[in-house]
Amino acid sequence: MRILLCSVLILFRFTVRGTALPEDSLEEKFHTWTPEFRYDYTYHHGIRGWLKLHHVPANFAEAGNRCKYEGGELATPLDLEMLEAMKDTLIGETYQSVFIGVHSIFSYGDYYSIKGVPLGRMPLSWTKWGPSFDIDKRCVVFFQNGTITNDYCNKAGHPYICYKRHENETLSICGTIDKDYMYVPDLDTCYKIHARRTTWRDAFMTCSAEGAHLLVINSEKEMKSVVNLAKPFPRDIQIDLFAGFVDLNKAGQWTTIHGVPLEESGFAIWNTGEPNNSGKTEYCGSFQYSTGYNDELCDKKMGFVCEKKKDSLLPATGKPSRILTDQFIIFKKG
Ligand SMILES: [Ca+2]
Ligand SMILES: [Ca+2]
Repeated sequence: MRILLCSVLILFRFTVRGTALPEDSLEEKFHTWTPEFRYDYTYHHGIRGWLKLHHVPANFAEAGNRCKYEGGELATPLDLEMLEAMKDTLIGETYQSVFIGVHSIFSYGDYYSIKGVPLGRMPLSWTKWGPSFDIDKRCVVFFQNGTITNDYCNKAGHPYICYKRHENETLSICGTIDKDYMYVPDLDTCYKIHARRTTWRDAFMTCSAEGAHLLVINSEKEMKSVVNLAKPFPRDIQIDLFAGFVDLNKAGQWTTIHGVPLEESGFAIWNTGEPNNSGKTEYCGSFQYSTGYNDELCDKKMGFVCEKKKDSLLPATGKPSRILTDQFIIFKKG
């Protein structure tokens, strides 16, 4: 038994993010172990999953999208465990309410969760004033005391909580559960080609939510790698992809999204005739025809590339594990 335990310990020691832990912290590590997802989500044993409170208000659709891009969904108190975990998450916060994944967008008054569970099946009650009689208020907000009311879906902004259920997912070499990130060993970097055609700003937001950033090409080698990765995708995606550079002040001064002038970024080849600021409306960057840059309309809907470092979603080195609790012990002393 002891031998088996020792082997498991040794194996674990060298597989936790590939780093060896000092002997004396090993035991503590086991008692505080939680499954890996991403540094900005907190694991709750009671709901077998992670929660993340978004402080910056968003409308209902934005909240749902951001949760989805982060790998989760808009948190919804479907049962008492989730209700309590969400109330705990809001302890000490000054704002009053958060959006939850419940709405009556399809037909006024018929409230369902985003996965189709009727409101009556949830451990929730309306505030003592009851729901507002305004047929445009079709999305549900949740108060710290566990009561709910309805508000505008698109006109109102509220903080919100994202939830990721713990299944059997594992972090890839790219440090994410998102299997679409592809590792390029030569660059020690991961990339994801998005074939969901969208605006430059939404592309930026998506990459950011995925723990990545919109592609910044820093070398010809990187450019060629991206061209290769895009080859299996539809032609329109292959030949025109939003990238991480902009003319922020609309003054013809192109910088990367990291504030570096394009000429100093390691790759600054424009396609013939570009940047042409066509129609005096092109302030966002794209990589076109697998050859070079184009200035593009920011609101055009196109594919895009996210670029991710392997450790971008892991907790910072040297910091303790996110959750310190002894409720979840996977290895008992033999
Ligand atoms: Ca890069
Ligand atoms: Ca152009």
